[in-house]
Amino acid sequence: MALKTGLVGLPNVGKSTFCTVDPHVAITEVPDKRLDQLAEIFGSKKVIPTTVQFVDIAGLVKGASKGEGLGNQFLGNIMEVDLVLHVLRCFEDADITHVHNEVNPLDDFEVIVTELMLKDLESVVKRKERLANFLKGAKSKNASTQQVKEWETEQDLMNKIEEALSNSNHDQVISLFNKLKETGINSIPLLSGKKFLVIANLSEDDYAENNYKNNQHYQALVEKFGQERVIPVSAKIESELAQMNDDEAQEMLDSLGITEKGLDNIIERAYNNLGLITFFTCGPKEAHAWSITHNSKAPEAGGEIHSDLQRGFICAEVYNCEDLFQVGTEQKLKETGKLRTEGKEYVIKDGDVINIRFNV
Ligand SMILES: Nc1nc2c(ncn2[C@@H]2O[C@H](COP(=O)(O)OP(=O)(O)OP(=O)(O)O)[C@@H](O)[C@H]2O)c(=O)[nH]1
Ligand SMILES: [Mg+2]
Repeated sequence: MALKTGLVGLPNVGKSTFCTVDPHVAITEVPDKRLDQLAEIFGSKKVIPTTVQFVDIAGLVKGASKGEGLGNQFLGNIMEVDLVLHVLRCFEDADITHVHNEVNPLDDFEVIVTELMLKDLESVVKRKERLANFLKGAKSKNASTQQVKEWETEQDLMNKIEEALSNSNHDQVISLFNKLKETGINSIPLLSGKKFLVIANLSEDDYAENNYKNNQHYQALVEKFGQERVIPVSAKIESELAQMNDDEAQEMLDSLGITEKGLDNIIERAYNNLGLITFFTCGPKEAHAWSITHNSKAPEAGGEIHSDLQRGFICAEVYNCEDLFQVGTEQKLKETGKLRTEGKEYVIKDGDVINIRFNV
């Protein structure tokens, strides 16, 4: 899956500044040194990394769930993403208007999440009505016991989600929504049920030399969401870095005392948060990286490449790229048994290089 993220936040917090490549969607290649190393070993003509899409969603305002500021349309855009990136303004700048006249990222977050939850509440109420109707007509329509059971399970979870939404209990909404997804029941999507990370947009000065650690807004965010969830960036610096080649970018990072690009940091955490891992397919034509969720089996990996590979899956020849880097050739891997054949129950590991045999 090519990961799709959405930048969400109040107006003027720095979403578009961060997402410079195109006014609406920026597609970023996921940096992976292993892929370059593999391409070198195989002499691959083409190198195809995985990508992350950043969708720049227009600023939301209070009342968005009631259609304020084209809110309905913008909220719809959030539906389509795998991961929400809440962009929160942590920089002071008298020239850039803050819609609430004060920099307060925690309050800003509440405003946005409240709109998401209000919208979800509407959807949940509608869904509950439909479920009640389904259940009422179940007998006359001869619905299967299995089907009735699913509707009841969903109804039960919808009741709980409705309560969590009414209590503005965001964490509970997320956990209940995950439960619903785990049942495999095909229900409605929820905006506030999506996984999210928090992007703290800091001033250039605060970002350089890791000064952000002393920024009170950043500290407040870490206290609320935990270090893992909060990613410090300077949208301004990122937008400049995006226009540079690798050498220029490195020079700028060095001069500012920055050890890691905010963008790389976001990608890495997004992968971790969604439980994504990378596997590779390699040959003289191309070295190709693919992402897949943790715990996926070999046929699903095949499905990422082409549906035929999943449908007609026979077996997979597999080894880990780290083993190849140690010995240098596939021949040596065969001799030591590190290159082996696996069946349809094999769970793909991060860094696996696979070759799928199939028949359709
Ligand atoms: N001083 C300062 N200004 C910034 C920073 N990040 C963004 N800005 C400025 O803030 C203004 C708004 O930034 P945008 O990126 O357009 O904001 P947005 O979140 O896309 O806003 P909407 O599209 O209206 O929702 C621009 O003038 C940016 O140059 C920053 O880190 N420091
Ligand atoms: Mg914008």
